Amino acid sequence: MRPLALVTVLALCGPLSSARGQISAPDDGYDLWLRYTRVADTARLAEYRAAISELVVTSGEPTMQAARDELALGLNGLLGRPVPVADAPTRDGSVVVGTPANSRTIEALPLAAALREAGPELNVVSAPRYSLRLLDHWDNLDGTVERGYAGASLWEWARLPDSISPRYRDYARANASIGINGTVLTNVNANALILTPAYLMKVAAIARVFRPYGIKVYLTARFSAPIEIGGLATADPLDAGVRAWWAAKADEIYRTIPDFGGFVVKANSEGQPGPQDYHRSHADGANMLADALAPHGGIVMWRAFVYSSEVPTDRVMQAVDEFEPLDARGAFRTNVLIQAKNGPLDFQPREPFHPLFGRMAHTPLMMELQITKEYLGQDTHLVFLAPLWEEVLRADTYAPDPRSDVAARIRGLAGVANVGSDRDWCGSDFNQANWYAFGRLAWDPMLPSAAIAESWVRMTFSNDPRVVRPVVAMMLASREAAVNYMTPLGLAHQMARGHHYGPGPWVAGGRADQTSVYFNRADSIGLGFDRTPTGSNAVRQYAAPVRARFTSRDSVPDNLLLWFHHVGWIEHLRSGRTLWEDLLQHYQAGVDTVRWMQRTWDGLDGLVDADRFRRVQGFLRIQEAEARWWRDASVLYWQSFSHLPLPPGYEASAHSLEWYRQLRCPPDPRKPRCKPS
Ligand code: GCV
Repeated sequence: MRPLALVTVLALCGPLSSARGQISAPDDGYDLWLRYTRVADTARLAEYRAAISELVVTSGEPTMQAARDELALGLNGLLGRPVPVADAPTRDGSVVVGTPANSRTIEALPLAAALREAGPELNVVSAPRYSLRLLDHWDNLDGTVERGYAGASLWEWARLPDSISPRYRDYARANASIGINGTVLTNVNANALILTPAYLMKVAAIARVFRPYGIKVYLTARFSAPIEIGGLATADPLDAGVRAWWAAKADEIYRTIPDFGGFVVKANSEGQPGPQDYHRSHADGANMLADALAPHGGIVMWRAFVYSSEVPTDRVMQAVDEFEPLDARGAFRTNVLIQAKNGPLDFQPREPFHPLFGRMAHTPLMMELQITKEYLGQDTHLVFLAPLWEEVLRADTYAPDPRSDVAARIRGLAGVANVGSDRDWCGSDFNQANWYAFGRLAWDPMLPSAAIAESWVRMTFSNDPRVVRPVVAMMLASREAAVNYMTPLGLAHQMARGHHYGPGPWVAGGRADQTSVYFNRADSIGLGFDRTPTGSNAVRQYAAPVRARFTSRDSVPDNLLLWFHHVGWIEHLRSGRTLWEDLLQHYQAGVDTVRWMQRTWDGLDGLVDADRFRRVQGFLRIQEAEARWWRDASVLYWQSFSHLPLPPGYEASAHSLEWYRQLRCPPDPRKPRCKPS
C-alpha cells in the first residue's frame, strides 16, 4: 500500500481542480476559486477516483482538522462521491494528511528518500518567499469600507463576539488556499475604539476563527489613542506616561489575542495624528509602538505614505526625504517595517516603482498594493492587476545588493483588500482574480501573470481551452487598456475629485497636491510633469542607472514619459508621431481593447454559464461606455490647451468639454463613490 502524503493544505486547489469539466457550472461567486464541482472529463474522473480511496487525518490539531474538512469538501465535490474518512490507512489510495510530528504514518514514511526518488518532476514543494503576506482591510467600525466596492464590511462588530458569521471561516479558507497569513482588520484611517477592551474581545473572536488557517490578526493603531481612549493629555511618543500606556495596551492585547500580529500605522498623513504633532520623528513614533510590542513578538508596519501640502517639494519625493535620513542613521527598531506603496504617488494605473525600495539600507520594507482598484474602475471595469504588480516586483532598483529588484528588497506584501459583504465578496467576478493574484504573488513574487490568470480561469470558469485562452488573453490585455483610456504615456491622478472613478483632468483648487492639474501640468506648450533636474528633480531619488534612463528623453520608457517630462504637443516621440498624435492613439487603443474584450467575451456564449456570462457582458458594456467617457473628456480637455485638430476619422466626442465637466459619476447608493443627491 502506498499512501499519498499531503503535508500542506495549500496543495488543495492545484492539480485536482485543473481537471474540471468543460462547461462552467452556474455560480453566484460565493465559492471564489474553491469551486469543487465534479470533474467532467470522464477519463480524468475515473483516474482520480481510482487514485483516491480514503482520507486519513489522525491529528486533532485545529489546522489538521481544517485541512481534513477542506479535503473532504473538495474531494467529495470533485469526485462526485463521498470519500470515506479513516483513522489509519486501510487500502491503496489513502490520502494521508499531516506532518512527521503529528502523524505516525507520515513519520514512518521514508519521505526524504521518496521525495528524492520523485525527482525534479515533483511539482508540489513550495515555500513562501515572504513571511508577511497580508490583506489590509480599510474597514471602519461603522461597517463602511473606505474605497470598498463590494458592500459593507465583513466584520459584524455589533454582533461580535457572540455571533460569528460563517463568512469569517470561508474568508479564512480562501486566504489560506492562496497563502495569505495575516489580516489587518481595520482602516489605516484608524479609530482608537478598536483598542478598547470591548472591541478586543470581538477581535479575539475573529482571531479564533482564523487561527486554524494560519492567519494572524493585526490592527491599525491610532496614534492619538492614549488621549482618545486613555484619558492622557498627550500622545507624545517620548512621554513616559504615553509609553507606559502603549506597553500596558500591548500586554492587554496579547492577553486577549496571544498570537496577535502587530500594528499598521498611518501617521501624519492626510489628517491622521502622528509623532510630528509633537515635533518628534516617524522613528520616535514607530519605535514607541515597537517597544510595546517587542516583548510579545509583535511588529509595527509604519506607512511611508506621507506627504504634506505645506512641504513645497514635489509630492512624490516626500517619502524618501522623510524616511531615508532616519534609515541612514539606523533609527528604527528591528521590529519596525516601513510600508511603502508600489509607486511614490497613490496606486495609479501606472507609476514608476517607489524610489524608497532602492534607498533603505537598514530598515526592512513592506510593499503595499491596492487590490480594491480605487483608481482602476473599481467594481465594474475588468482590470487584472497581476501585470501591474509583476512590473513593479521585477523593476531593478540598482541598490547595491546581489539582487536588487524590488521583489528582493522587501520582506512582505500587504494588499488593500477588495473584499466586502457582497455575495460574490469582491463586487464582480473578475475582481476575485485580483485577490487570488495577490495571494499567489505574495507567496511567489516571480510567478508570471499569465500563469496566475490561467490557473484562476481554470478553477473559476472552465478547463475548456476555448474558454481558457480567450479569457486569459482578456485579463492580460486589460490593465494596459485601462492605462490607455485613463492615463496614457505616464499621466497620473487624472481622476475626478474624491471618488476617483471617472475622468477629471481639470480638477483644481483645494489642496494643490491632490489635484489633477498639479500632476498633468498641461499648458499651451505641452503636457507632463518635469521631474528631471530642470524640474522637481525627483529622478535624483533613483540609483544612477535608473536616474539616467528616466532623465533622458532618449531612454525614458514611453509609458512613463509624462511622469518625468513636460513634452511639447507637437514634439516628436520615438514612434515618429507627435505627442498629440500619440496621445490620441493611446486613448483610442484603450477603447478599442475594451471593444475587443467585449467581442471576445461574446464569443464565449454557451461555454460559460448564462448568469456569469450576462453579468460580465453587462459590466463590459459599462466599461466600454466609460472608456469612451475617459477618452473624450480627456482629449477635449487637452485640446483646450493644444488647439490641435483631431485627425480625420478619429471618433469624435458626442459632447462638449463643458458637458463632461458637469457630468457626475453614475450614482449608485450601494457604492461609496457617488451617492445620489
Ligand atoms: C485610507 C488614498 C486614498 C485614501 C486612503 C489613502 C491611504 O489617498 O484615496 O482613501 O486612505 O490613500 O492610503 O492612506
